Amino acid sequence: LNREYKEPRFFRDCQTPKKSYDAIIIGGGGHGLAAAYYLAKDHGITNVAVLEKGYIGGGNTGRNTTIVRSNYLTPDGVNFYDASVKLFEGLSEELDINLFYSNRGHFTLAHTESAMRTMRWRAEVNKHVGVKSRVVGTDEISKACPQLDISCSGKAPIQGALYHEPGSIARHDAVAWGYARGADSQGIEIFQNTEVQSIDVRDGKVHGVQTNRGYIATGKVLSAVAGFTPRICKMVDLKTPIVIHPLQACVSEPMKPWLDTILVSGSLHVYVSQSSRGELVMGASLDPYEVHSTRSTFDFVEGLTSHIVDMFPFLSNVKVVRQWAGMADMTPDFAPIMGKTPIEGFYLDAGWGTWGFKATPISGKTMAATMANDKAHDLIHSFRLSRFEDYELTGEKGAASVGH
Ligand code: FAD
Ligand code: PYC
Repeated sequence: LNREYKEPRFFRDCQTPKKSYDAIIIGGGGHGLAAAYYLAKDHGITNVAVLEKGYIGGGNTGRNTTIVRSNYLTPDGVNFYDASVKLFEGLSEELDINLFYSNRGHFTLAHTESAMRTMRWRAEVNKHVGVKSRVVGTDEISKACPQLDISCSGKAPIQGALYHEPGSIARHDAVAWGYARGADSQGIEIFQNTEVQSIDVRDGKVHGVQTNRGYIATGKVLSAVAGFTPRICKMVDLKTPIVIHPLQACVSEPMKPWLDTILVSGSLHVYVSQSSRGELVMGASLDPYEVHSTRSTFDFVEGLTSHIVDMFPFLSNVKVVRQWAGMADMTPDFAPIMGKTPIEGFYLDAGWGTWGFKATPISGKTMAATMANDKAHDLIHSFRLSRFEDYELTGEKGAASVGH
């Protein structure tokens, strides 16, 4: 080890926060770091600190199953996620880091006639907005994945699927590191092990934050804390309809590459892809109970693997080597909550539930614009908090990856 070496490998090790910043971002996940990066890059705002209570990417960013897609159900949702897919496609080059972004194609399998109807609906909305999705029959599914038992061991025969060509996977932690390095190199300061404990709101306006390392003055605070959102909102006395449910996932031992596509089965409540290092990355539906915990369960892995074996009987002797959980911040309409809030200077990027990794680039870009201009970016109008009061929900439940 060369102890004389002073340059940071990825980003500076900032030691002591300054007394004040133009903006504070709470949460060093992909979303907070992307917002920091675009504040600097798009708006020249660099007197910004990102405060992360643990380590960057240690929240849901480092726990997700990395599926990127834009085959949503509402035109506003499709447009928003499509803008994110487009940013993802050039991101390794822009951030100068290998994100292992791998375009695989994404099949949402339909096992019933009612599921086929939803696939047709999504395909039509997607095509209307210019996104490549279409309904396919079992012949095309078998061609793309000959190992799949189309009858699912006779338990839930597949009738067809929604095929979404742009569907991809990426290396999740590299997304956080890439944005962190990009923000840091433009002057933004990132503090790990730094927890926001309260927010100083007076006369309906943000004045600063209290952290475990002292008070920091600021007029703008972005909360990008996913599963911790209810705790941060309590600090500013803001009500949201968000509830926290665990979402679990696991990986198998590595295998030679055999699964080229991403497969999702809403009826069997499972999804699977093969990562660049050969592991099968698998997940299921949300846990049905509300709890603030990242504990994983045997019940989950037992249920999930039995359905994976229904789809791929030859996997019965393959071992699961790791399992974990994240805290999903769920909204009633399965769409995020983004933008300004009734508290002046307090911005919210939340409600990312089971679907927020794919949105990392575009949420960062649109939240940065919203903070810089103190005006919600056009792309996020449908995701405003006030939609729950106005009864103008953005229903995306039918496009969630697995059954809920
Ligand atoms: P996080 O990455 O959770 O970052 C929030 C950060 O805030 C954390 O690091 C936390 O420590 C920090 N923090 C919290 N409170 C404080 C505080 N008081 N002070 C300072 N810091 C604080 N999405 C997809 O698009 N595709 C998928 O395939 C997919 N799969 C998923 C699978 C699983 C198992 C899970 C759990 C989620 C999945 N998601 C998926 C959803 C996705 O992971 C999240 O929506 C997304 O990562 C949220 O990113 P974030 O940056 O907002 O939050
Ligand atoms: O949003 O595609 C998705 C997804 C897959 C697994 C969890 N979320």
